[in-house]
Amino acid sequence: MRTAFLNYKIHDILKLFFFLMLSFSYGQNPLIMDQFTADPTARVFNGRIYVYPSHDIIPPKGEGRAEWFNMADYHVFSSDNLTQWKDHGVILDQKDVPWGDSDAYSMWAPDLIERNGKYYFYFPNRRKEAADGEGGFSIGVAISDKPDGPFTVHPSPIEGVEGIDPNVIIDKDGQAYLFWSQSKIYGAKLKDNMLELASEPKTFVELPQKGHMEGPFVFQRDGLYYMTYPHVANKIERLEYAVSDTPLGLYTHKGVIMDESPNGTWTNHHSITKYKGQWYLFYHDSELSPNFDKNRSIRADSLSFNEDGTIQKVLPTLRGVGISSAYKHIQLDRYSRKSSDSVESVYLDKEDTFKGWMLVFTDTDATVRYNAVGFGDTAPKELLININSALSSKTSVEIRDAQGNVIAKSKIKATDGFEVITLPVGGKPTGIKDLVLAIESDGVVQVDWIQFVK
Ligand code: FUB
Repeated sequence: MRTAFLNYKIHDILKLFFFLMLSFSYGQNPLIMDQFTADPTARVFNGRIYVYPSHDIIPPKGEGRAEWFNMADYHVFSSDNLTQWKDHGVILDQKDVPWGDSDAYSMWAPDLIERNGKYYFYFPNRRKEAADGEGGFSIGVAISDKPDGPFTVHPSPIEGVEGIDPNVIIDKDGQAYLFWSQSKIYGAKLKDNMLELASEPKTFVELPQKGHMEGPFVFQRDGLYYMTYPHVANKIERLEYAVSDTPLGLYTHKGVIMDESPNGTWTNHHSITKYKGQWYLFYHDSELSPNFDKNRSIRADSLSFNEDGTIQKVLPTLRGVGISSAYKHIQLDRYSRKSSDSVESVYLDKEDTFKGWMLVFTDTDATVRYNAVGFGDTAPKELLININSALSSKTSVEIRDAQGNVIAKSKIKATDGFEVITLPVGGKPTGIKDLVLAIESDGVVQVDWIQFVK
């Protein structure tokens, strides 16, 4: 067996072990890489962003519903930088809902809102007495003193509401509103106790009347109410929006926020929130489950408004949001841009998609660009690259910034499968840099991640 421990010393191995222990986070899309997640509602409390998603699972054999959504519980995730997500664990399980069918695996898209120091978690679930098949959903409330629980479930669901996908807002005057869906979108006032309707439910006749609609998410900006929702205008869902001067309409339809999933995922479900001065769209796709679109994964991309208040269409990216630390694994396969089709992002292991992706360079001179890497004040001394150059006898690796300043450049020998190679860093990158990886080779080269070392 060929050995190729290039530039590799014992202290490098120890250093690598140390960094692997710390390198648990991903700033890229999808946001969560150790479980399926869907229907993300993002909310900001005390400087942290919390995401309340559904939790798609493959149910135990003989349980749940085949070829359908299966969700037994909810987790909540939070972050203060959009790149490191803390999983706070299970905040509610189907077994904890007194009025729910505890074997229905139907804990669908939730929402959470704070009022007077209490956190109200709204969730759909199938009622105990619901007949087999679709429908039979009510909306329940669980209450906590903290955004991450523990939550206590209110003993009964909200009376007068039949449907899924709750969304709650509190208006400037303190009036709360509940929106939900059942093929169409509905809305009503909520009493101050946040547990009961204070008005008759209404539908929105001014919204598209043809094609399934669900997942309403209403937010306020500059005096306007934005009603945003997934809508099957063609064959699968896309995200659309309408605006109004009042929470319950009339709304004026404005356009599309995000087109249909490029890989054909039937649902999309989203939320829109401002965090540290920037608006973000949280949504989902099924890239960790390419053959079954009911096992989804949450994503985030930046969202911008035009001067007239209209929303610029969001293109889904691999790169996602946030500043990736130079000193943790930078998954270049979640690139911002690539130079040509001779470099692709492919699964590391098709049988276990949670392992993520790698870059495969099939031709010489291909580059990928990865934006927003944070170096801090001190420049790194070394670069680790997890690379497989076994099929190339001449390989050269260059990392430069977007202005063309070389940060690290080295020839490497053919490796023995994937190896972590240490390269000297010549440039002095500090602050935030957009990085470009250029590979020259005479054969196929695979790259999994890079990481700088101080
Ligand atoms: O996650 C189950 C359902 O799929 C949600 O409630 C819908 O919005 C759609 O995303």
